[in-house]
Amino acid sequence: MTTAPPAADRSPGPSEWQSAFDAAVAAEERIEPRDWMPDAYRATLVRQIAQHAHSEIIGMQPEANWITRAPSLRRKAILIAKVQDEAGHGLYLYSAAETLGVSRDELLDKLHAGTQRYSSIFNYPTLTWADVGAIGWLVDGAAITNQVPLCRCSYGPYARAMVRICKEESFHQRQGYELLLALSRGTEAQRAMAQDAVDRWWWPSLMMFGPPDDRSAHSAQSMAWKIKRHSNDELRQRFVDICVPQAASLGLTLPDPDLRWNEERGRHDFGAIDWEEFSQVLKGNGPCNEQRISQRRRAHEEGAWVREAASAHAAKRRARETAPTGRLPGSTTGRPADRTAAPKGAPAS
Ligand code: FAQ
Repeated sequence: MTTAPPAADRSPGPSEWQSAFDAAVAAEERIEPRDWMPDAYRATLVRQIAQHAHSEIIGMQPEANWITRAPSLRRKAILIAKVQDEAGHGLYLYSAAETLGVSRDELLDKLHAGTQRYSSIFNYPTLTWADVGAIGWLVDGAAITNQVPLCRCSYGPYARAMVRICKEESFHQRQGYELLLALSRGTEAQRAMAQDAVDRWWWPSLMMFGPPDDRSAHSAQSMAWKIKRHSNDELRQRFVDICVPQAASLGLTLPDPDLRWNEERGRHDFGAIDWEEFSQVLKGNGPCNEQRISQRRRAHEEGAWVREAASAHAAKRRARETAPTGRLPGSTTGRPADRTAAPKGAPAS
């Protein structure tokens, strides 16, 4: 949408811009990068999209840890493709953040300095091969539950990035489920390995949705702006309700003695989440926080030469494109004649 000034013959005042923005959000129109938006809306989007992008690239680490030890060529190919997809998701999201006026370098510096967050879930270790399945089923499953509503986010570039990301995440979720199914139908040791992974990943997956609604600092405003469409607790409940029958089909148990169907609510009741653990992970005291961030900083430093080479290549291309070509007056392409000439026998356009 374009938040056009309400009156054409004079400059609109701040309240008129605000009213046009509010009306656009209320009418379910998309806010686009060149539209006027409140500073706080922009800041909230940068915070959330950056955190999301950082989660995608830090989230490559726990699973990449198993690429060299995947048990078959098929599993290795699937895992490499998945980890590569996560890098792609990071790129779409950094690009969406850039439309708000922040550069990717700036955001990465903040991640490395510890002033922007990434999801709590990626601070847990991947101890066995079954963890790759549990991440796919539970972590990607939680991510989809959270992210499908973000396809309707009021900010256009974020919403559009989420459409593609969600399609890819649904494959990720299925590969995890299929991996766990193979293990749960395998030997007794394989079944036990699958159960152990689910036992360790279940509660951290529930924490991915963020603090309970009464402690969620940003939810109310983000929902009013239609950045978020549902509260943290609503999405967490939806995820639990989806997982219970899936766990039964897998033949695995969810590690919660209080988990049961509540006829009256038409939802599952579940046990208390350890919010102290969540708070410790956010403070940097999770099992892998230090490892994740130091590995990210190292990868960034070791990749400096790639960024330099790519920038030098881009500069060369720009120079080539803007250099005088000796084109004839009236020529529209500016390219050397032999490269634009149609091949012999080609139909005239
Ligand atoms: N971890 O007021 P709220 C993935 C922070 S992608 C860390 O409720 P909000 C794909 C929050 O930032 C996973 N911090 O916040 C994949 C805030 O702190 P701040 C990432 C958390 O923003 C799969 C404070 O707590 N997905 O998994 C977390 O309204 C496999 C108060 O919280 C997204 O980022 C947390 N779990 O709601 C990749 C989705 N929860 O910033 C690889 C987009 C909360 O004031 C392998 N994000 N905090 O310092 C969102 O939907 C929201 O940002 C929430 C949090 C729901 C995460």
